[in-house]
Amino acid sequence: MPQQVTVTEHILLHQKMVPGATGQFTRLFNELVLSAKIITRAVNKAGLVDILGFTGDVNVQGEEVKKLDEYANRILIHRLARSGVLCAMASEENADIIEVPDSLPRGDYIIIFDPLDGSSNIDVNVNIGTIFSIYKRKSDSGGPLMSSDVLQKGSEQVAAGYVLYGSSTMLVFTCGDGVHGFTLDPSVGEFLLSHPNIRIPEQGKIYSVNEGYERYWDRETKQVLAYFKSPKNALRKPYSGRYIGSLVADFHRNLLYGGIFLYPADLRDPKKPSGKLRLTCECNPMAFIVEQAGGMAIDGGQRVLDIEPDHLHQRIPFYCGSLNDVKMVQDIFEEARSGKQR
Ligand code: AFP
Repeated sequence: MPQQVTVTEHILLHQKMVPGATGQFTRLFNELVLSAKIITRAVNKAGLVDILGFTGDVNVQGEEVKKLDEYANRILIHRLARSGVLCAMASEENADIIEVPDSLPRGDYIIIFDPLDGSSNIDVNVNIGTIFSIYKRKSDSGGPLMSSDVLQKGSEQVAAGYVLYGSSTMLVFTCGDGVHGFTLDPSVGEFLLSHPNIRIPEQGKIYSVNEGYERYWDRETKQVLAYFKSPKNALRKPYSGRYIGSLVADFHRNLLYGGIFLYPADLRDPKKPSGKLRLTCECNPMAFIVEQAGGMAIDGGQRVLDIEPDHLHQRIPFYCGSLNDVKMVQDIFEEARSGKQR
């Protein structure tokens, strides 16, 4: 470990540097950290206690709900509501905005989260994660909350991050001043700074995509993949293909090693013409992190952080990672739009 700085110390230092900071953000973050520890405890006991498998319910996405998904969602809603600084929450698992009960104090922050991303990997002991995105309301405090307070562009995020439940538990986040990674030391129960100021390599060597769906992709995405697999690309050799199927895990590996994650538009399911990933709880937080680390995220047409969300569970095509790799994707899409052929 380079330094033994805890995540709480780090956030308090950040608070000191923000003029007029009230400590509200620090309280919210403390509840997130506690939730991550509680979820880690459950993940580590999976297989020993009755937490694997399905609950029997179907969520707003039409997917069967796993017990651990439901547990993580419950922990986050319960803990975060008690931070006293939120006016609303939204979860990938809930159809609507979750209001903070009248009985609890409220503040101006809004948090959107995916409680347990990669749930199809839960029962087979493969990495899963929690993703979060934090905003401040735009309308006046105390007045009625507007849908525009929750549906802000990703560029308005105050902070974003993820918790990766892997060979160790890691918390990686940005408050807009770089990306920092903390590893949970179970012997002291603290997240310690292990990866200060993470920078994604400008040139990647890995592509991550569910290639089984290639036949359903648009022409541009097929061209992109042909580029990454060609010995005539920037690397002068084919990239390595790596796909875990948990966005957090695929993203984290690419962040550290360099690479690109793709979840393209998919013509297979007419209900999901824009692919599978959700703008507000998956793409925006990852886009904020990758940009802060020196990378890039686009939907094939525009910068992800510039997209005006039109509803909470909106899906977008997602291309995210090392600068040179995502720029290449952008060039291919732009050439296709202008009618040029490669
Ligand atoms: P689940 O939580 O339903 O497993 O979905 C995970 C996810 O949203 C994201 O983490 C993965 O990158 C992506 O879906 C995997 O989707 P495919 O199974 O279609 O490749």
